[in-house]
Amino acid sequence: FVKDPKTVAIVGCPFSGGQPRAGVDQGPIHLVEAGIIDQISTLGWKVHFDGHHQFEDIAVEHDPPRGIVKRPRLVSKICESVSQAVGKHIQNGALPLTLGGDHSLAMGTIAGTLSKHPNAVVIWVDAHADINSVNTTPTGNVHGMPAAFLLGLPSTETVPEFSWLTDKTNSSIPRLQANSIVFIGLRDVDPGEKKILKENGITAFSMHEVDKYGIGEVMNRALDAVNPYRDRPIHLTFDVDALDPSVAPSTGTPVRGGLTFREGHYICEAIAETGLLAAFDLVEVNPSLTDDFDVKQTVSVGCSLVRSALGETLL
Ligand code: B3U
Ligand code: MN
Ligand code: MN
Repeated sequence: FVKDPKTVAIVGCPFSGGQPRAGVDQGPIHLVEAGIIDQISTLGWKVHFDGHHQFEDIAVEHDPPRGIVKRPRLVSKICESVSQAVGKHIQNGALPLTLGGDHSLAMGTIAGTLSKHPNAVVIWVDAHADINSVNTTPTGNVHGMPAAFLLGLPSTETVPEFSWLTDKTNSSIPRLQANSIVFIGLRDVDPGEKKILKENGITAFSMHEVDKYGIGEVMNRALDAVNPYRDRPIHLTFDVDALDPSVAPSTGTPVRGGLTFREGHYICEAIAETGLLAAFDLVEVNPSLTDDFDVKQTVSVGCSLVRSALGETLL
């Protein structure tokens, strides 16, 4: 799906409006400063980066919650513009690499991918399922809800700010289908989210399955579930909190018992091996919550996941 010469287009998104902690907006800046661009070039890819994605802030006082949903105007506006940026890069034959920023951005990135590859599948790597609907979210933080909006679950249409995504009379962005998304790494899933996963028949591999079957088998099963003929473009959205906090400590909501360094990389390698990667998000790196040593470690593991997804470790 990526044209030769293979090009990565970096979409740096210094955005934190989908959750309450400051600092996650600095994630993309740290990843670029750590040399992610040179590292990707060294792998033989062309890299397109003309500065971080620009967006206008909307002051909190002009963005009151819609019901329980926080910062609806700001999050929606940024996701819509990110979706256009991602769509444009795909149109140009490049592989968009979005650096977050919080995971609400996935609404923009995945919508952008679906606008050009309506048959794309999503591999969502996360400690959390990020699939709370308006009716189930315990926090109102949109980074816990992007999958629900992409699927167009009931209640998401009650947030008019997101109509560009949820209004299905607008057919330029196909709705994500429940059989086209798979989760890996889950271990902190709200009761309402478990119900949504079950009722919609969504395939999910929690850390329990990773322990039980091993990551190799989990990846076989995950790809079989959403991509049995290995012919559909893959959008990989990787929340760094899927990794164990001992591997990636600098993130807003760390949860113990996560993926090891190798398991995280194996996921990226297995996707690289398919040759189907069409877009990649790396999100929730927050450099302001921990000391320098932890930040370095988290940023460096983030860069290395990206390199693996772009083929570094394939022989
Ligand atoms: N499930 C909770 C907590 C959460 C989701 N994603 C993160 N935290 N990072 C929620 O707010 O929806
Ligand atoms: Mn997430
Ligand atoms: Mn998470």
